[in-house]
Amino acid sequence: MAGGFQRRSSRRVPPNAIGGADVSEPRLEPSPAQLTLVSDERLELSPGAFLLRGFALPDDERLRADVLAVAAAASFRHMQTPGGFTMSVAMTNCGALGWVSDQTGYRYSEVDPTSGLRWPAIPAAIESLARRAAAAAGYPAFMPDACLVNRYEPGARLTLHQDKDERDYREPIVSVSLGVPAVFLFGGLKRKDRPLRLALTHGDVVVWGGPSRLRYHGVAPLKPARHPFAGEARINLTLRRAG
Ligand code: MD3
Ligand code: FE
Repeated sequence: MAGGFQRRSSRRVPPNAIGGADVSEPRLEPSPAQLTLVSDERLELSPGAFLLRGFALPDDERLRADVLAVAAAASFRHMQTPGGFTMSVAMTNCGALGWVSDQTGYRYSEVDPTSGLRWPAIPAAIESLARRAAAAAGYPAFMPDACLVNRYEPGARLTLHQDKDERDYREPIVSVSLGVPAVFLFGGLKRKDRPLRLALTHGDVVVWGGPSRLRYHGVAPLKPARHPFAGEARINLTLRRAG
C-alpha cells in the first residue's frame, strides 16, 4: 500500500488499559484521498466469507476509546475452559449477551459473572461499523446483540474451533482486527481440513456467513510486535447475533 499516508503531528498514545505499555511512535492514518480506496477493497475468501481490508481504519481512534471504556466497565479476564485450562486470550464483552466459559461449559450470559452486573452496551461506533460491514457483505438486516472483545498478548492463541453457541447459524459473524497483526487460521467444515493461513492486520474486518459460518478457525500464537493502537496487543472484536 504505497503512499497516501500522512504522519500526524506530535500525538502520543497514552498508557492504556487495552494491553501493552505506552508506545511513542506517531500514529499513521489514511489521508482523505485514501479512504475510499481502502474501504472499497472486498475479497470473498470462500462462499459467504468476505474480507474487507482496512474497513475499520477511519474509525480506529473512536474504537480505541470505546474498547477502553468497555474494559473499564467489564475488565479483561482469562476464562477457564470446561477442560480446566486457562485461556491465553484475555476476554471481555459488551452487549445484551456476553460469551463466557468456565468449568461447566461455554454459553452466552446476560451478566458478567465477575461482577454480577449486565455487560456494558455495545458502543454506537462499534455497532455501526459491524452493521455497515455486514451490509457490504450482503447482510443488510444484521443486528448484533453480543460483542466479544479478545485481547492477544505475545504468545496468545486460539486453537481451531467452530462458533456454535449462537441460536441461529443463518446470522453472520463480523470480526474486527485491531493492533498487532495476527495469522488467522481458516479451516474447513471438518476439524481435519488443513487450514489456510491469512494475515489479519489493523483495521481489517471479516464477515463470516452463509456456507462459511461453521468453518473451523483459530489464531496462531501472536508474534511479539508493536502497534500504536495497543502496544504489544492485538484486539479482536467479534460481533454476533447470539440470542
Ligand atoms: C470463521 N476469534 O472469538 S474472529 C472467536 O481473531 C474467534 O479473535 C478470532 O474465533 C479472533 O470465536 C477470530 C473471526 C471468526 C469468527 C467466527 C467465525 C472467524 C470465523 C466463524 C466461522 C468461520
Ligand atoms: Fe471463533
